[in-house]
Amino acid sequence: MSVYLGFDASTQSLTAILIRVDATRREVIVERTFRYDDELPAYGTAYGVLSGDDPRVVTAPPLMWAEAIDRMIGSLVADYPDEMAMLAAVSGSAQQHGSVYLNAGGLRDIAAVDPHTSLASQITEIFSRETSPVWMDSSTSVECREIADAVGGEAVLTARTGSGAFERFTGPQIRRFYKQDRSRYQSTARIHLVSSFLASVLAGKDAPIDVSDGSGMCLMDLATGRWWPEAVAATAPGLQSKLPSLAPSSAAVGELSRYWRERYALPAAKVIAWSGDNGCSLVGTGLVREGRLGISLGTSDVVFGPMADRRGRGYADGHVYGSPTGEFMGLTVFKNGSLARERVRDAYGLDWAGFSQALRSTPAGNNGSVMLPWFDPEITPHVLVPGVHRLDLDSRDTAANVRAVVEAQMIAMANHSRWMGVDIDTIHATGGASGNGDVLQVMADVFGATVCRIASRNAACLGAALRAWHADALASDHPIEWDEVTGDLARPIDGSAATPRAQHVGTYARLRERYRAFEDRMRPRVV
Ligand code: XUL
Repeated sequence: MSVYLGFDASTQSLTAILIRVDATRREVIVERTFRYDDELPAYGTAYGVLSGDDPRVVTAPPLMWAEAIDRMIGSLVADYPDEMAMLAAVSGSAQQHGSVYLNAGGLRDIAAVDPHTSLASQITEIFSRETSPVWMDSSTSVECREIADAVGGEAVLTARTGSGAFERFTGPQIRRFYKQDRSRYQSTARIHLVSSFLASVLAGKDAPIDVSDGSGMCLMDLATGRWWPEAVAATAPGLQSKLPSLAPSSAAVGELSRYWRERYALPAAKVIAWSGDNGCSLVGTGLVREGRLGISLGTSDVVFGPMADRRGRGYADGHVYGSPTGEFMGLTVFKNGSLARERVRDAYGLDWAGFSQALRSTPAGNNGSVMLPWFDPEITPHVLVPGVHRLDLDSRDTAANVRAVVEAQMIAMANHSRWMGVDIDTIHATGGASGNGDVLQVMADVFGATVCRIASRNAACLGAALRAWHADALASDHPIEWDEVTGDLARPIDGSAATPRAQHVGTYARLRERYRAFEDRMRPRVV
């Protein structure tokens, strides 16, 4: 029997899933979540991030993520000492795009942490930048244009890296830091992603960036999985030497460092490269073959799916990333996900039961009412100035506004994911809001597809634990197929969560058109 640990360092919380695997049985031992705001209030985050006067600037303290890992491991060892003592490998998932800046002594200090004192107190000095820009940041429009122009335009960038220049991508973020604070940029020895930083903390050494998370940086050649020199040069001087190496997602980085082994009496478990949350969600929803879509209803809402081949897709609205399975994945991201649902819930003084009741009490199609729920600057479509717009929708009508936000989210996802060219009849739903059957019914009716729920609400975290298993087997010369790895734990729950109702599919076909026209009208042309 082997035990594997997966983490998910997401925007608002850290989750861990411990799984047990033997010849006949695969099971989740425990799934546990810490919300940063509640567990580590001293960092002063709200919903896991720090924001100032400029709504476009969003950061988070990287020290908080490291401290959360330390606490989580401590709590798992306290409650599951026997299982943790059998740990074979650990991997993780992290919010994509966020970057962590280490000074020259940083890597040395990570390697030298003393098991007798807490991790966080020993690594406060390793950062050349105390806060990390995260995926919610949209402050780099100028840098996006500069990078795209320098490499020969958006089309060239997209063909090479799988995406155009987007504000949250790591390259434009690095460029902005370089322009704003040259001396701190120069004193930076290493720029990690959140994923590779946390893998480095576990292994006590410099971890590589895996090719799946690396494809969200605007710096990697997607075809070769190597840094693309033109993009690196266009981003900032001297950047190449500050970037870690790139590696396949299944790479073993090393073993748990002395800190973890001695402080918590853990074995020398393998540390497998961490990856981005979207790649890990693909594995955790069992989407290892093209033909179905996954939808994650989390802080952001994301439509994603595996792609055997990335050619021939006109991906204006989304991105093609590397997949941890070694192929590709398409995805389209909507920033106003659970934060928008929560804003509507709170604005009308509801709890989640009241929110569901409001959905049930209103007709599919909402009598033609439409909301554009851009509470925050939106990624898809590209909207930098936030604003909520209503068409034939009375802002005082609680139930209609609840339905409007959910319908808007589902319609936007359906309209903007057409480019992925996947002919779908089944969607695998994950993320916190996938537990809400009324929300999933709207999804089924809008997409005209059956929606299945995945057992774990946190597919990214489960995907990380499954990746640890897959990579451990590979490293031990007993490779296992992805179908087998995902077959039991990442399977949709028996019995569909929602099937499309024929009479509503037509209603939504019309509403999707009305939504598209309203969106076109309200979307700023010039930013
Ligand atoms: C993907 C993206 C978000 C974050 C959320 O491109 O920006 O899905 O990964 O953590």
